[in-house]
Amino acid sequence: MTQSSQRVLLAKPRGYCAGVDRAVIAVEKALERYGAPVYVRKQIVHNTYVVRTLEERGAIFVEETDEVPEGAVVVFSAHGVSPAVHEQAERRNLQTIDATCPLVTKVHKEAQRFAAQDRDIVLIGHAGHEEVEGTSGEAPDHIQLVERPEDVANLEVRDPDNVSWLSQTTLSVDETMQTVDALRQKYPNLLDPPSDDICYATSNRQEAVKAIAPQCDLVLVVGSDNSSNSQRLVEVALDAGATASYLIDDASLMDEAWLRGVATVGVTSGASVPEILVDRLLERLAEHGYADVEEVETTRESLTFSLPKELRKDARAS
Ligand code: 2E4
Ligand code: SF4
Repeated sequence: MTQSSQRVLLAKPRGYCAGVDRAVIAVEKALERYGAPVYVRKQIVHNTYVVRTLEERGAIFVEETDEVPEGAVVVFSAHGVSPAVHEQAERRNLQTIDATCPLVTKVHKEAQRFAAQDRDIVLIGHAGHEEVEGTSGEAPDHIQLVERPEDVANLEVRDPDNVSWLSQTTLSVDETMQTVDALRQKYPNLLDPPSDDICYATSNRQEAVKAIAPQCDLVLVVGSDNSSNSQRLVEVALDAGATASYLIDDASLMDEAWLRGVATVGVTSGASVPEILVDRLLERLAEHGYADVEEVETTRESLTFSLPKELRKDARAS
């Protein structure tokens, strides 16, 4: 491999989405306004670096609200919470700041609406993921989870003509469509959600990695192991023709052996990943002869969300 043939294709869009940006700023603003410690239920977003950095500034991450002292400030993570969690927090007189991404809230509202129509709801998503727990909690008596197309065969519903589907926001677009096809074969009158549940950021990052993957011998996805949207980028890269692809939390986890015989390295990052982690990976790649970086942009993003209402309200009062 000659140095001149070694290059990096950098996917764009990558990294932070509007919902993550808002959630991280919400914790920072809460720390500024109320002082440390500020409690956060679950990881605010699924990224080790973000969580560690906020911990250093005084955030305390807990699994459940019963670990938060009575009356304290608690932020709910971007992945959303079920109504039961809101009730628990109220019982403990916690001051809550809800950093649920508005696009997750949109799916919660769809669940409420379908349940009010007494429909069976099939939620496509990953068991145990916080977003799935939050959405399911909106209508536990109406929602059943399926993870993949093969699960559809085992589904049983009350009325096959009265079934709707919803999904987690961070799934593979292509695999989800296969699951929906299987659902529609079984339930021809299946009702779609009013708009896509897989969010713009998830689909844009998948499109961007698809654009570079066929030219890449290796695609490195920066993201944490528990980040659903980051994991999906590895799968999409491989499906789209990358010879190999790995998810790494940071540059130090890149194994030099992966670069053997590699001309083109693709780089992208999940929606919960700060750009500094991509910069560090590019620096490490440059040290190994991959200094030529070409950014490939498939779409431009401009969406932003206003801060959670609890922080907006306080902003007016102060
Ligand atoms: C909320 C909803 O859901 P995932 O595991 O991909 O979360 P992550 O925190 O990595 O990404 C941000 C996010 C938050 C995505 N969807
Ligand atoms: Fe919201 Fe999509 Fe970002 Fe999740 S990935 S936080 S749903 S914008």
